[in-house]
Amino acid sequence: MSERAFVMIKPDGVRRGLIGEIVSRFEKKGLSVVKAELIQVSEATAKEHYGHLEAKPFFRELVDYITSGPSFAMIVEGTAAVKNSRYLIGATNPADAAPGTIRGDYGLDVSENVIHGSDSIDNARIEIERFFIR
Ligand code: RTP
Repeated sequence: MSERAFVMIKPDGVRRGLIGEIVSRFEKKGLSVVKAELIQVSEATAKEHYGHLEAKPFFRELVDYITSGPSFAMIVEGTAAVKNSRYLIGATNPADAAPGTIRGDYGLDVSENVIHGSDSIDNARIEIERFFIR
């Protein structure tokens, strides 16, 4: 069934010039990028987005990272877009991500792991609203 996922190339991915390469992977898979924008994530939005990690020792570092420069936010649409995006992206820690996945091919460090993808249809809806509608 066709659905929408929220995907965001994080500041390290943008800085390293990976936007074109990453967008191309989604397109080759057969998913459509139906909206995209280079955005600056604010401190408030970062804290909301990563609210579930507030108690973690790396929370401050995570907020500093995601606000450290522009991110490339996308709405990706197609069959099982949430699940398929997560497969393309790979495991959270690039050290555990399979070769051929975005994090497996372009990441080294769990704290700077190149890209975010929503983990459920409900969260995709919330994140699209968080990053695009306000
Ligand atoms: P994301 O939301 O970015 O797609 O990541 P995820 O669901 O795969 O992972 P989550 O546990 O929600 O973590 C969110 C982001 O926090 C950073 N992180 N750093 N230093 C660390 O141990 C650590 N653990 C997680 C990563 O940027 C991760 O994507």
